[in-house]
Amino acid sequence: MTAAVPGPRDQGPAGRPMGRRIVLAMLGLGAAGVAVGPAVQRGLSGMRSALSRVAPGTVPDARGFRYFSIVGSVPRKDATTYRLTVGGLVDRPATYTLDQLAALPQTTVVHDAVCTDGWQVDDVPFTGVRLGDLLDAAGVQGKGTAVRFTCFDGAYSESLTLEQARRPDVVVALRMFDEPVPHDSGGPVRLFVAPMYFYKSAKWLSGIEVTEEVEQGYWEDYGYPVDGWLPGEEPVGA
Ligand SMILES: Nc1nc2c(c(=O)[nH]1)N[C@H]1C(S)=C(S)[C@@H](COP(=O)(O)O)O[C@H]1N2
Ligand SMILES: [Mo]
Repeated sequence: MTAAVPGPRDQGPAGRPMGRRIVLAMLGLGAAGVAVGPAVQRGLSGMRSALSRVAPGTVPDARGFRYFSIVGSVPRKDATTYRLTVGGLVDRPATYTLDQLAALPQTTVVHDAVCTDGWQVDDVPFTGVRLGDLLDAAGVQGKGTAVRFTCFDGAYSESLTLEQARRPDVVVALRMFDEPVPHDSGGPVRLFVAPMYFYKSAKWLSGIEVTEEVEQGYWEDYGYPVDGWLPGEEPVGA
């Protein structure tokens, strides 16, 4: 995140004097920059210390993924015990079994998985149901502007704006490298938000809830941006 902090100015770029309104707006922006920068830095160090508490010496697996979980142990779910609920501000709340999800049209998204901690795995194929399809099936109500995700680890949460959630490269993934998503990778079902940092891709996904506004996720409470775009992925004009 760039924290270019505009200093107080009384002249426009072309040397034209700026109206007091504009100067005040710029000062406001500057103040926001000052407030946001350190919060993100606190978030990064807070994240590292939190991770070293729960995942000491996490080592990469054969493909280069590092196991992340904010809780010590996560229950295992399979085709008989797994459920995904879709609710909140929707006309048709639903609960899906693994088989029901597998029976819906499947999409494969191939993208690098990039953690903010400095590791990444290139070109990971995740296959599953487009989040947008599940939202369309549920019928988002007019008041809904965002989506909140909950996990059966009982602790993690994430969120996206509705516009982000409807992107074709956001999938509720059942498969990874053309095999069922393993438990340690967030199986049987995890989210894959391809254009954003991997912290947006909630593992052990159990709930999708349409909300009136964005509700901060777990790492966002530690200062991480809700809009976790990877460099170069941010849509123009967003
Ligand atoms: N439920 C849950 N999802 C999560 C996390 C977590 O701790 N719990 N960590 C996030 C972060 S920071 C990363 S980098 C990836 C790690 O995924 P992996 O364990 O499959 O490598 O999962 C993301 N999703
Ligand atoms: Mo991460």
